[in-house]
Amino acid sequence: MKDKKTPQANKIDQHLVNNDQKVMTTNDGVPIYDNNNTLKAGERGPSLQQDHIYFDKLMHFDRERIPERVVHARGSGAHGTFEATADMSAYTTAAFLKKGTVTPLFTRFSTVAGFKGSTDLARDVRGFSVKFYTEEGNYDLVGNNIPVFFIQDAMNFPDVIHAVKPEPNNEMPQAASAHDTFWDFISLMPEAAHMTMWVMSDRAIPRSLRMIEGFGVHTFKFINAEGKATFVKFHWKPKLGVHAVAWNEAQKISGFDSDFHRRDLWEAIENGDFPQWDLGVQLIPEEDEMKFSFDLLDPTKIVPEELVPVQIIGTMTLNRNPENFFAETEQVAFDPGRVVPGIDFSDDPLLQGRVFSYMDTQNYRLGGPNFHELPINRPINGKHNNQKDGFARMDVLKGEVSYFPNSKAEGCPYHAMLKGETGYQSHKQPIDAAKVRARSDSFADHFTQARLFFHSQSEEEQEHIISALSFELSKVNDENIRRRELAILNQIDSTLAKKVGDNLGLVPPKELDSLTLKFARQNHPNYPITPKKPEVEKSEALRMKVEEGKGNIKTRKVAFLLDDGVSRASVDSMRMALEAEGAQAVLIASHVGKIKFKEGGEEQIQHSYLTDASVCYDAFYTPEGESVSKLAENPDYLQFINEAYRHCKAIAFAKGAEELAAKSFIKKDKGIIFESEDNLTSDFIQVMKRHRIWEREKLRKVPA
Ligand code: HDE
Repeated sequence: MKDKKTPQANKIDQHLVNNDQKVMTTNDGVPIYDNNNTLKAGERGPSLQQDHIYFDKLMHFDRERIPERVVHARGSGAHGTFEATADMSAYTTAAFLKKGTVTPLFTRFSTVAGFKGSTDLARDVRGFSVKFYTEEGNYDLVGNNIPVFFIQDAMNFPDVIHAVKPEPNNEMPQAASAHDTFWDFISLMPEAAHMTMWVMSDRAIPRSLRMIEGFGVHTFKFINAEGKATFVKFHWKPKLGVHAVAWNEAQKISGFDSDFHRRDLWEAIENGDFPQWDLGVQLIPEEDEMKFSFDLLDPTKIVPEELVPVQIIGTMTLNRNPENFFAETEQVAFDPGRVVPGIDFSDDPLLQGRVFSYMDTQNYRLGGPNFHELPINRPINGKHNNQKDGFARMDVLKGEVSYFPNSKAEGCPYHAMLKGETGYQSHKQPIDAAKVRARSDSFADHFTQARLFFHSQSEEEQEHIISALSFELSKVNDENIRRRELAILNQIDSTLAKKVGDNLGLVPPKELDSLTLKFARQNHPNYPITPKKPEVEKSEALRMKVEEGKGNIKTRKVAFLLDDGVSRASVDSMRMALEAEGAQAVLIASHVGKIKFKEGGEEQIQHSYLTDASVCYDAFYTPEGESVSKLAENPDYLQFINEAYRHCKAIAFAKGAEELAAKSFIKKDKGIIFESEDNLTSDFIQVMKRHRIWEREKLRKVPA
């Protein structure tokens, strides 16, 4: 499976350059004799202008950078396949959704606000873009890991992005929303309330990109063979579950390994642990468009799964890392406007605006209109039209004809209708309306679903939202902004607002701020408008918490904390038990290289207390042996287990190592496994399955 070559992979392979056993040449293929010295007048003399070899090299180097994406600049991608598993023919003609069809794809995950080199662990939305190379051309599903958005109309997009990006005068802070301009904007836009709840939740600090959900966000349309439309919402559900890290942990990971998510994805694929997601759809008949308490076209709303269940229609597997980051992950051009027959847009005004922006931005970022010809963007079924020329044109169009209609090339390339074939046809949606710049009052309920989200969270998840809001608003300097946002939170839930207010030393105002109202009334003159009664007031599907006895520990990284003299038996018994469940054991000692076992023999290890930190691991085990007395004196070891305890992780101690816990802040709870009291391996695995012992946070906070 790992090396399985899809038709897309073969397209890229045609362009692979292999330098094995090759002489170095200039860009014109002239062999280079000396790649160390510029051409000079004498050994100590000035360089000469005729050094075409040096110019060839530097001219290229000087142009190596292209503009980074204006949003979603930081990202990681992988190749894979999608296998359709359900019969969708009643709803859509899309060929790649025909049951049993396997389609190659490329997926890119990203953060939104940070620059290309920023940390993976920013509190932020994650982009989730998939390019399906279907037999009917490329289809891009360009979504996020949060199912709603900050704004309702594309016109406000540059504003929300300017507000969240580093401030223009001092270009601070990097990859962070905790600053005045972001909250200034958000507190004036009550439509952002629902998204604010999500982005302050644990969803915004994932444990792994392999453990995030994906959402198409907007309502789209499926179109069947009769031309009938069905509204559709897309969901990606990760097979590994949805998991987060703690905020204090996220901040520290950013220092220890700012490539944490990129590395995790890369290593999982290299190890053959291919991440998988099921693709689900919520289908809503066209006739039911106006049936709900919210507007289907409003991108700040979800369709609760209790109201319209998600049906699984296929599975994505990511099974191949890119050969070259720039050529593939950087040059891939996503665009929600790239749809295939059987899929169409709804009138969501955010989606409608996106259909313009992506093509426009690719034209700029990738230097002109021929970006479709880059290997990563090429459709597998080829492209045939009369478009020609432009910067960096790669296709060589044959013949004298580049127009339609023509007789000289027998009318080719012909359009499908000419031969009675199928091609892309837009849904024949009747439209009879006045041209207006306006917003429907059906978009004016800003708080009901924000409340639904907050009330659907577990107690620990709610506490995390409160802490996140308190953190962010504490970093805001302008007290008017803090107060304005508290007024919005008070509309969502008074306990939420009160708890955040306590952390800011402010009493949440009862009414929305007059400035917030003023802006809301520009869109809705009668704002606030009494909302309709919601169909669903709590949704289990919105929670991340893993229930007791559920979950798995596949690919989880367990740190074995040891030193020379450790017992091999104690290491191996745990290692075998974990590997049987698909987890990884990583040995960490006071030095890298060979460590010596108590029983004799050695093992080569890669990690030490100098290079690694507890925040990069899921769980911890201290085996027994002569190493225990060394660890007792090692402050780095104590830091490891204290921090692991603070971040609510499972920590196990073999019988002879239990005394080490007494040297730390650790207090026995169900996440602390002592071999003398518990069943060492099975209890440890059981606790890890729950991901974290979040309740520990409430009971006992420790310095670490
Ligand atoms: Fe994007 N967005 N966006 N966006 N977006 C871009 O396109 C834009 C929105 C999303 O991995 C840009 O190629 C507008 C929603 C992802 O390469 C740009 C609006 C959602 C990615 C752009 C939105 C997204 C982008 C920048 C409001 C979730 C990364 C670089 C109308 C459904 C794609 C680029 C990748 C990237 C515009 C809102 C997701 C400027 C105008 C809503 C995952 O074209």
